[in-house]
Amino acid sequence: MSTREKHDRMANAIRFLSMDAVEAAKSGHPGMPMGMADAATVLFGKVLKYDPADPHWPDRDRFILSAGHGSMLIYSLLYLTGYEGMSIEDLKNFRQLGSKTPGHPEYGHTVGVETTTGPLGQGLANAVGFALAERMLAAQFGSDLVDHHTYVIAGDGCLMEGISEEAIEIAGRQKLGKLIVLWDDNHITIDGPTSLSVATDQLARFEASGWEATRVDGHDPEAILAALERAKTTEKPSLIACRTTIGFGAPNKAGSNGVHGAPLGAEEIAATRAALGWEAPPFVVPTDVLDAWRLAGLRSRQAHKSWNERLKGTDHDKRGEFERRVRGELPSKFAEVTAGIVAKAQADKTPVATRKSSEIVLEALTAALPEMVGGSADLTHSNNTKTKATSVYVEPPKYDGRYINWGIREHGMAAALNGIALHGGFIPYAGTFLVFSDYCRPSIRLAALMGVRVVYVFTHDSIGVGEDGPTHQPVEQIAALRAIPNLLVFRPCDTVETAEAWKLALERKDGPSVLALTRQNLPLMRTDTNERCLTARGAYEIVAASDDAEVSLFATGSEVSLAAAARDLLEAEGIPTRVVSVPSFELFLKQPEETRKQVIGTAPVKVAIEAAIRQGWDAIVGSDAAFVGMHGFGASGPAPKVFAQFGITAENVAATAKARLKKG
Ligand SMILES: Cc1ncc(C[n+]2csc(CCOP(=O)(O)OP(=O)(O)O)c2C)c(N)n1
Repeated sequence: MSTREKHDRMANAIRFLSMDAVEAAKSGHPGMPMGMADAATVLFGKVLKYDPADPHWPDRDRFILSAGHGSMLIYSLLYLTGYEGMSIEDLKNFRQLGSKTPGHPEYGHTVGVETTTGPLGQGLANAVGFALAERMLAAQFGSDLVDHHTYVIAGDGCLMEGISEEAIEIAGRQKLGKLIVLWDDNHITIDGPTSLSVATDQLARFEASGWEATRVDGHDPEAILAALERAKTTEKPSLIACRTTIGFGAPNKAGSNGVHGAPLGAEEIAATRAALGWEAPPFVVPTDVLDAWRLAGLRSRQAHKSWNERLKGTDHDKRGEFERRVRGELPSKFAEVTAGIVAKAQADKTPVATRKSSEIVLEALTAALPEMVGGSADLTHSNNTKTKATSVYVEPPKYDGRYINWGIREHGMAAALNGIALHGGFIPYAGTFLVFSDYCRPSIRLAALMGVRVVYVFTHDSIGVGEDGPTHQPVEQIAALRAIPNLLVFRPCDTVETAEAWKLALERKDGPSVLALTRQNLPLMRTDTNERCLTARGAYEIVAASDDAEVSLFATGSEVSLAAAARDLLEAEGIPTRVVSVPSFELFLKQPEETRKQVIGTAPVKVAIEAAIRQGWDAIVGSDAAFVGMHGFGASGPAPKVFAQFGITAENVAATAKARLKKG
């Protein structure tokens, strides 16, 4: 068999597995895997460094299917190349409940899937994080242990999404030469030809951002291989536009939007079998083809062996540290470091903004944890995210810094953070204003869905922003973030709670965390010096009542000290009042019912106070409780005046409680 014939048969295996699986599921996207089968065959057959026997090999090349709707492409490849976690039965169960072959690739669910994709553009932006992490880890541990590429298959949709612009600009500035994007340049999206909605010269666009860009016939294996080989040698990231036909091989549907996201139908599949000369029935891969694919899966065995040898030969301490970093375990001195931070915070009673508290905490944490890599979307000195240990920028050619200047690209930043965390070896954190968490939201949602450890430092967390006004004053963002499953949202009230929040965010390996931090100074509230991490409970009594409480005040962040002042006013009038700090709704709602009841208490009047909307509070305090907070957008002016205008004052809290007591 000629080389070309062999290639065609290997590519056709992807095509038929994809179209037959979509047909069996009666839903899915056959067009993209059929169109990109040639490029994928060259990539997995000749270029990609991977070992199906060890899908987690740290120095494997990363492959990211940004066009996640074409999931059958990756599932076919995982089966064909011999990943243990992917059998022909799994392919037959495409899109079925509980199967390893869900509609879109899901990280943590299917072995060999590096990141969850489906929301277009996210995978491409994740890949920038992967490629950056590779450079940073190589800078820290050397190219003997870290030297791999990041390959992406992206579609027109990925390139149209705004996030792609942020991603390609970051990659261009960072000269991520080992990032290689294969663009499925098929001129088709769901609604029809791309000419309906784009007139962009994509090659020129990428080149303008510092990429190498080239175009090949996406059905010519030699041209694809040559382009990939060349891309591997460049100092710039590479775009390879693969001019393809969507649904390649289907005689009547190829090249049309009809093949993008619907089963081909029995007739067209039969016609495709005839056209491509494929006689095997559905889900049967002829032995010669399967053998060729399994051999391709063995290609990197030797490279893997040599890598293992190099790791074995690495200095004992360095090797231990590398393995710890890759496992994502915290250093053994972590508990000691965090205890020290809390003790220091309690000794220094100076009022500080929690963004400053976070900086103080970060100074110690980043000094102790070399895996922490910081950054900000151009608000470093507002977010207080840069420390002595992270003072050097991550930049080409050395990438030996620990702070990333993301530019004003919140969405691209948040997606790249996911990539850095997924790559392994790092715990990324980064900041912007809380109000702009909306710009990060799709990537935060994916971090939560994937369960990756990313920490967001969202400062300027309320109308306490003051003069910048309602465009910069978050009111609904905290509730919106609390709505995301598996995301921990912390709104600490002082340095101690901030330190505890950081500790909890870093200890958690299975999901992201938000720290919502103030711009304005706050007094130290946690003066009692016991060492328990009370933030871990989500809510706890921070100020007791002098007698059986008649009023319970519940507050977060900057409103905890305000609640304490209201308590003093009420106590002065003979009304026993307690204050409960609620740094994390999610952690509190996870507590046993008895604990929750105890914290909520039995006082007849409950008032929740938060300079944000009420949504979410009812689950804590009940819908019968009073609420002092925001009911609409904020206003521009000095913070104390803005708080007064919206009635978020100790006096109003006391008056609200008293009015409730009278009614009772
Ligand atoms: C953010 C986002 N918006 C919309 C969609 C729905 N969607 C899935 S595929 C697709 C068209 C993508 O076109 P293209 O990338 O050219 O893929 P192809 O038609 O080549 O398979 C759309 C709009 C999505 N998955 N993600």
